Amino acid sequence: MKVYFCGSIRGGRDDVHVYRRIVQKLQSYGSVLTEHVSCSELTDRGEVRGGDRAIHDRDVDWLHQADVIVAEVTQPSLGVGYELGRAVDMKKKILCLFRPSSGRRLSAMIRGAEDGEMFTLKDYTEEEVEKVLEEFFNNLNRT
Ligand code: 6K6
Repeated sequence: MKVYFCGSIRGGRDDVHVYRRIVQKLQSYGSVLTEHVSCSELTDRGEVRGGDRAIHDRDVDWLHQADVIVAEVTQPSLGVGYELGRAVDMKKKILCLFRPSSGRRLSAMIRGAEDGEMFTLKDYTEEEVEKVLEEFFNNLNRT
């Protein structure tokens, strides 16, 4: 199984320790195409050869390849929102994870996209992240 993980980069790196925990768990289910998103060395100032177009084109290509998309959406990120919109259009199976303890209110365009089938939104606490992922992937294997 190929998993595409989305997390904020230029939107801010405050939650990178949570991304790391999510990616570690996801790796027990398959290959994570976007492991770099969880690397603490990746800052919001880095540059990549080929520039932003290369990043965009490679990421959209990976989205097409992915079987499932998991997004941590607590830290608002335009890139993550864009990836989710593209993934919905591609009819991918999506899990969004949001931590209400952040004090933030999630965008209605993400919470309102939940449909009980292809798009799942889960409010969670950091301590229960592995359990939430286990539940999602166990259900996935049954469908
Ligand atoms: C590092 C620092 C700046 O740029 C980089 C390298 N950039 C990226 N490399 C890979 N994926 C990226 C990069 N920038 C954004 N993305 C994708 O968008 C990731 O898959 C993230 O899920 C999402 C983050 O978007 P922003 O708007 O928070 O950057």
